[in-house]
Amino acid sequence: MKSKRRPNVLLTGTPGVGKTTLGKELAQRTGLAYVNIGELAQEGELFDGYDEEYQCPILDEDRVVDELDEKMGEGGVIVDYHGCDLFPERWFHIVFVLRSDNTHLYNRLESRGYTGKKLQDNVQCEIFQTIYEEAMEAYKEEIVHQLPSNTPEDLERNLDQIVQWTEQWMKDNN
Ligand code: DAT
Repeated sequence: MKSKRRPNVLLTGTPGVGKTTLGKELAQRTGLAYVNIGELAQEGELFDGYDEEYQCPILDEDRVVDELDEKMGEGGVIVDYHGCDLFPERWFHIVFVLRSDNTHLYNRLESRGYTGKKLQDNVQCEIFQTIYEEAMEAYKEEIVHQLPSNTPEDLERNLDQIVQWTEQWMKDNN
């Protein structure tokens, strides 16, 4: 018997909006696999140089895509990354852009140890809705959804909605 078809979900948004928190819990509740692109790159050393300004390694996007392509083809993967135009459009059935208000985001990034330009640039990235616009360019608009991610209540609501969407998708596609 052919195995059940399962959707691929992209969770994206500015660093600190809550992608990892949502993604891990979502994986628990749906049984989908959770892939954190930052961790995947660390483990496989999928980097190509170092960004002095932001003091972080630069992702080797082609190698990340090669590494994941087969798994994505099988379906059932939640991907967590703060960018979205590096992935093939065909990978995702739905894209969620998490959004946080300035003060929430500022406080979260500050407690993560971000300071100065890195802190300001990330908060500005959120204010300018940079990732949302990137997502709207990279994917069909009708599969891109914004989710507020300020409070624990938001987290619960987002979990409920995505779990429901996943169940419906599996009914429709099996
Ligand atoms: P990201 O993966 O987008 O960088 P995260 O999941 O690591 O973000 O979350 C950053 C911090 O914010 C972390 O301390 C958990 C907290 N957080 C995440 N979602 C939240 C929510 N909906 N309400 C309150 N705090 C939240």
